[in-house]
Amino acid sequence: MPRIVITDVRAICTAPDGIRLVVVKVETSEPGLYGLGCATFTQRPLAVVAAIEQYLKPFVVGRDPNDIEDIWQAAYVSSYWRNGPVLHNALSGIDMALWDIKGKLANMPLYQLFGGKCRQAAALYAHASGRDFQEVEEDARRYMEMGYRYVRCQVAVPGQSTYGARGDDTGREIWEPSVYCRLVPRLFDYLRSRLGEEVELLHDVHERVPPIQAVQLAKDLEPYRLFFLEDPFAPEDIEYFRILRQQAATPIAMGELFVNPSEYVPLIRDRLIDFIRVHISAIGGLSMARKLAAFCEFFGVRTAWHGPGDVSPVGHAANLHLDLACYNFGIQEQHVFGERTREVFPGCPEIRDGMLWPNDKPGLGVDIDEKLAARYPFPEHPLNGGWAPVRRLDGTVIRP
Ligand code: GCO
Ligand code: MG
Repeated sequence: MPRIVITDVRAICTAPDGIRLVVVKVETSEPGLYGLGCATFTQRPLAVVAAIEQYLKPFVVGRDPNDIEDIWQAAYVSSYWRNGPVLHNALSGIDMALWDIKGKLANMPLYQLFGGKCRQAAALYAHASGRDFQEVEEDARRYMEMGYRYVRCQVAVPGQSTYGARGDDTGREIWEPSVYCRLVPRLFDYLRSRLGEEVELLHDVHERVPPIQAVQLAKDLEPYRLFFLEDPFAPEDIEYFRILRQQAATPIAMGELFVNPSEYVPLIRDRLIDFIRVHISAIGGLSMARKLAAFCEFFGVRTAWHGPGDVSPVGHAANLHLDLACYNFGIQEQHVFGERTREVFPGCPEIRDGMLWPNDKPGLGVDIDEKLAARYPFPEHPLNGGWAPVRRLDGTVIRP
């Protein structure tokens, strides 16, 4: 009989800021010793909850929480079919919680267990956007004045439903890629000439354009020296990276939709991307992300873990512990959580001077106030959080 055993596993659903978050709590036989993990797949959260409660809980209750690697490997293959976003998020909930427990047992913040800090805090990039170039510039300047050195810039395409920027409020879910592809280089020409050389500019294509247009876009953006251009292709089109690499030196970030190592390993091995941007819970949690970061180091690929509002504060803390401890850290995406979320998750990492700062509590350093969390159930929604389609003018569904 191990000294400590896992006694319970629960999936906690909460939406303090209206975004559906799933956090797993793993309890142990040691009084007061538990861990938290992020399992947030905001478009299919209830499927993740079922995977945790119906399949992973019976699999891990009674096990020694110290055996993280063995539990991960055993749970991974226990479904035989594997490497999808639902099962990986469920597994991540358990995996991060076990790392949290290990940190508490060692009485160390996780970045210490991961080898110690390479840096005091993680540089963040903020999201600037607007309806026109001038609004984007004003938004970017606002962040620069707050001390940010990295700003992602997105502009609305008039009359269309644009990723990352408010449109003209027509409510139409319409998207035509060509107008966007011609607009974005002009946006960066405008921004670079006004904002100067010091600031690092980023942009997210969100896999929304046909591959050859993304190749052209990366070439057109070359003169403006982006810090990175994100998700030019969908995961289904990753062979295009080989072509893009021959055409343009614009740094490429990729990967929030990746779930399977066979998607990301070749891109890194063949040096076809510059930043790995996976959603850590979608690849199975911290155990996998640590291996991935180490693998990237040998190929000059830097980390830029996905950090939107649909990663819980527990997940943001996991990102941060890696950001601090990995030599090949690149940049961290920021999300400013609302007051309610910060109350539900005491210990949520702090943002200051354009950087994300850890606390020195053991483990991940983030807790959950379950009573408060229960006050913010998932909002009513006809698709339970799923996305409605975006279409071209002729009605064809496009990638989001
Ligand atoms: C980003 C992402 C997000 C995703 C979102 C999907 O780079 O931050 O593209 O905004 O769209 O996480 O749920
Ligand atoms: Mg993105």
